[in-house]
This record gives sequence, structure tokens and C-alpha cells, in this order.
Amino acid sequence: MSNKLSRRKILGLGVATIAGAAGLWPEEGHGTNRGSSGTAYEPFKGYNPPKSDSRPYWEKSYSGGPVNATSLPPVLPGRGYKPVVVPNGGTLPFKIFDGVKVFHLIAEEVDHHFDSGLRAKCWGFNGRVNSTAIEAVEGERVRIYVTNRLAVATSIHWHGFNLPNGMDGVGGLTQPYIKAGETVKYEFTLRQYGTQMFHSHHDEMTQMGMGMIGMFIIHPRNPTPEYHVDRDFSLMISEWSIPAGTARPNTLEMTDFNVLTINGKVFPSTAPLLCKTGDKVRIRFGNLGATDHHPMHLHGHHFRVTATDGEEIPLSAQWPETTVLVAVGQSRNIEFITDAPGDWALHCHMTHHVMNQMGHDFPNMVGIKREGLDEKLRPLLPAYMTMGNTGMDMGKMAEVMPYPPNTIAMKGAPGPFGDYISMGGLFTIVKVRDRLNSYDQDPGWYQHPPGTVAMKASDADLARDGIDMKKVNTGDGGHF
Ligand SMILES: [Cu+2]
Repeated sequence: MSNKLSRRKILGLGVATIAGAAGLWPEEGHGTNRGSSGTAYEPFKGYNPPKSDSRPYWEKSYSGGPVNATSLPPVLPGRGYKPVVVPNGGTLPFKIFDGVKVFHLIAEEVDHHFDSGLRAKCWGFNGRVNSTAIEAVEGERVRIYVTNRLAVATSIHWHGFNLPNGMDGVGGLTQPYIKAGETVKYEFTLRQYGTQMFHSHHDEMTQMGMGMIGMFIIHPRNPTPEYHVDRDFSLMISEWSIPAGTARPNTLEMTDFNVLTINGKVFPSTAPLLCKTGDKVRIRFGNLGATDHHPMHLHGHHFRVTATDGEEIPLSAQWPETTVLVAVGQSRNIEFITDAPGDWALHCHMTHHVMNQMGHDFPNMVGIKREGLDEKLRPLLPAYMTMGNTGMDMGKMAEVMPYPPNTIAMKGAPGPFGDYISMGGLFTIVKVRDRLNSYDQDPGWYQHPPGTVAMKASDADLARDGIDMKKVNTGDGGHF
């Protein structure tokens, strides 16, 4: 039997007793099909590539531009691009030396709070876990120093990048490991734009599972008018196994994850995405979790899927959705107009992924009659209380249940109506308001206009609409 003390096990076994982008930039040699040495080579026999800008769209962008592309001047945030918003996190600062954007990524242990109640010793970057984004612009030269403050070797891979092979960051394959205490220098020119990622590529199961993942946003150098948005959010999805009461993620877990995070946080600690009515919004999802793909669902709006980690999707090929599947190793951009004020749920639609601290080795208690059971067991377990027999909708119970140290409630948080929001994990809220004082200031719960909230139907309502509860039979297929 597993020695995990899952939340579910706590409930079911009555342990209530336990106290516990790719537009090629103008450049000499562009499109001449050169190798990295700059020497023109013979094309494949029978293949006669068109030159330069006469190339069709797809072919032009396929390789992300020539390997030996000359870098272009660095661009400052707010000047050439609108910075992304990283809820619960931030972008890595940079300096510019001789036209090169220089970043310093520090891999280190982080005492990370997933929530006010749950913390664990994770591995991350510059004091953050899952919530560091690097942001740059197509054509820029970037130099990224990676200092390894872990006790073990590592390596950093630039996921989805067109770059020289020796910069690809696969430990042992394209470079020696970054040993404990060492600082390694990566340097390349950004020959593309898009929502890319970075992560450890050494002992991946352990190091990515401990938190060594991040987003890498590359803005286009010459954005089209469609690229402009009012709000541009970066959300990294991951999953963890942190058995209740333990202090470190268990990276050996393959399927049974109990902590599901957006930018390293579980709801209700996920910061809401604040928008004004009428904003054009982009959300960039990345998934570098261990095993699970996540269908991310937005309420009250539909959106277009506008980019994959491969590339921007041409306008004519973008497709409408309300749920976008973000598989492990993928990024997806979605865009929509916030045309309806309110507090709109944004969450993974796998229902087990919006529960905190779920274990899955617990007997199914739904429908079990508890009469007499508690009394029989109380002599043995004085505070015994059967739970789970009406499902996992515990409401306020979540607040009074005794928990082992270092754990979190299985469900979300009290909502604006006093009832519990029955979701945790991969759940956040897009808060759309007609007026906002600031994009950085949570406006609180949405104040619904009178008469616009689903409330208990009155007798007058029922009578008017011909619903006589005395005549309503069950199982009759509907009585109208
Ligand atoms: Cu999911």
C-alpha cells in the first residue's frame, strides 16, 4: 500500500482523527540558402528553391531564417514591444552590452509556496519556481549566463528554438554538463519569434519535476497590426507530487499528481488575470509538466488559437475554440476580446486537475450510507467522521477539517456568495471590468447588476411558467 497520506485518504479512512517568429529580417545574403559557414551549397537534385522574398510563406519561415543571420539591435520593453504579464512571477531582467542582451539565469533551490499552506523545497531560477519568463525580440543577440547553484549537474535547453546545435543545451549530447558551482554561457541570435520555453535537459524527470522550467517569449521585430494586444499573459502549467506532510516534490511519480499549478501556484493563490471590457487579450500557455496534457477552458468567451510553439498561425487558418489542449512540451497562444464583464473561470477541464491534494487510491464512498458507521468506529477513532459519501463537495468543511502540517485544502476558497468555489489546482479567474483603477490592483469580486445572477426560483416564477412541483415526477423524461 502506498505510504502517501493523500487528502482523499484522510477523508475516506476517517483520519479526521489525525491531527494532522519568423519574418526574415532584411539582411545581406538573405535567402541565398547558405550553410553556417556562409558558403553557398548545391541544392538537392531536382529541387530548385526560389530566391529571397519570392519564397512562399511556409517555406520562408520553416527554418527560422539563416543560421548565420546577422543580429539586429536590441529593443527595449515599451518601445518595440509590449511586455508580457507573468501572474505570480516576472520576467528576467537584462542588460545590454555591445548590442547584446545579457541575461543571468541562476539555477537554485527555492523554498516555494504553492499556496499559503503548502511549501516545498523546489528547484527553480532566480528565486522563482515555474514563473520566470525570459522576454526578447526577434533578431536580437542574446547571451544567457547560467549559474548552477544546485548540488548536482544541470544543463539548460532552449525549447523550440532555431539555434546552433551546440547551444541547444542537451547535457552530454550538445555540451558538457554545467557542474555544481559552474557558470556556462549560451549565446545565439533569435531567428524566429513566438512563445517558446526553456528547461533543464539533464536528469529531466528530476530537475523539471523539481521546477526547472520557464517561458521564453520572443516578440516579432516587425509585428503585424494583428499582433497588438492590450493584455499579454504568460502561463506555465505543471504538475507535482507532494505527499501531505512532506517537504520535497516526489519526482518519481509518473501518473498520480496531487498539486497542479499555473506559474507555480494553485487556486486560490493563482493571481487573477485583470482586463478591461473590450481589451484584446492574448494568453500564452506552456506545459512542461511530467505527463499530463491539459485542455484549458475559458468561460463566457470564445477565443482563437493564434499560435503554436512552431509559429504564428496565419489569420485564415486560426480556429475558434473555448477549450485548447496544451500537451506536454507544447505552447499555445489564444486571443479573444473581453466583451463581457465578470469573473470568468479559466481552468483545465480535466476535473481531477482542479483538485488540490488528491490521491487516487481511495475507495469510492459516493452513495455509502453513513448511518451507524461513525458510531461504530468512534470507540476506536474518537473524532471519526465518514466523508466522501456525498462526493467531495465539502464547502466550509474544508476550513475546519484537521490537516496534517504542510498541506492545503482540497478545494478552492470561499466565493462572493459565501459558498465554496469547488475548484483548486489548475484554476484561475479572468476578471473583466468596465473600469479598473489599475491592471495591478485586484478589484475584488464582480458586482453583478441586479437581476443577473441565477438565484433560487420563487413560487411566483414557477406558477407563472406552469411548473407545479406536486405534479413533477422523476424519470418521466420531462413533463412539459
Ligand atoms: Cu489538466
